[in-house]
Amino acid sequence: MAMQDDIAAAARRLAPATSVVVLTGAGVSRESGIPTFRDVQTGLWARYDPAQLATRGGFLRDPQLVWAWYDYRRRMVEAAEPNAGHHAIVTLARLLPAVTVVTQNVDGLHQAAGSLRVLELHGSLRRFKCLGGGHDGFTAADFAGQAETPPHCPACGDLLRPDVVWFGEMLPEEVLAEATALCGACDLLLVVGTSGVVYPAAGLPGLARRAGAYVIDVNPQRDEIAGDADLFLQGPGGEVLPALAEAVRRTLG
Ligand code: BJW
Repeated sequence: MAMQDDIAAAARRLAPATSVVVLTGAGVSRESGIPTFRDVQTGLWARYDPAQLATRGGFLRDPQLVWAWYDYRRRMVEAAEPNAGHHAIVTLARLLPAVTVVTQNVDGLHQAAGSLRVLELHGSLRRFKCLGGGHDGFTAADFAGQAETPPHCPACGDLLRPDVVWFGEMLPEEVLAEATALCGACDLLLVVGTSGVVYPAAGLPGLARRAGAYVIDVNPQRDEIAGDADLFLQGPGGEVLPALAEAVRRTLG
């Protein structure tokens, strides 16, 4: 795990920060038992084809297959618990004046841990919208009585789909605008558990750094983001983040 000196250096940067953004990716949920996408042996894309499962075209070709895959993943995240990394981010938000979580994750585990300010860049596995996009905000309870898969939109009868952002789709405009503004104005960006290859989220660390923020990257592997970071804390989020939150608490006295 990251050296104690690096944790202390990160805490000295975090303690006086008045605006902090925590940008998370799939790695932060790894210790909750949720697979990442690109880890070589265990990532979802090692076993499944993203073009078939995470695109609108894939859904149109085989709606039942895509629905079943997302249904399986939704059940997995609903059964999962936030881990020590999610909880440490909540602790940081209690210690510091303004902490916003900007997540690429669709699992809802930051909110389950108690994070209050969470921007979901890629939507949520727990929400649904109609294929036409005119009706959204549905939960599984809204189609519990329907036997067909995919079920139909209670408002317009169109097919329902998960309210996640597939490749080639725009991110939710207001969420992306708010995340971009926050990253462009924060004192410190703490990046946790992302490979930094999917845009536009992958551009946020570079944007923050160019705007003068101090960028810290937490990851067991030295991924793309590490090059944009001022400090790299090597290790799993579930170990590094609690150590970091404790060091911030000590620094603040
Ligand atoms: C740990 C750990 C532990 C392990 N602790 N860490 C500009 C340049 C190039 C391409 C593009 C561009 N702009 C747009 C594109 C195209 C595309 C894109 O970026 N493609 C790249 C792959 C090349 N982007 C899009 O299509 C986006 N839309 C868009 O930009 O619209 C405008 C537009 C459209 C068309 C053309 C041009 C512009 C939409 C992107 C949607 C991404 N969707 C997914 C699926 C969501 C639904 C679902 O869950 O099924 O989002 S893909 C998947 O990747 C998911 C993730 O949120 C996302 C990022 O992955 P993440 O979180 O980084 O996970 P991994 O697995 O990659 O990394 C895990 C990390 O954790 C690793 O580093 C591990 O080491 C680490 N780790 N254990 C901490 N314990």
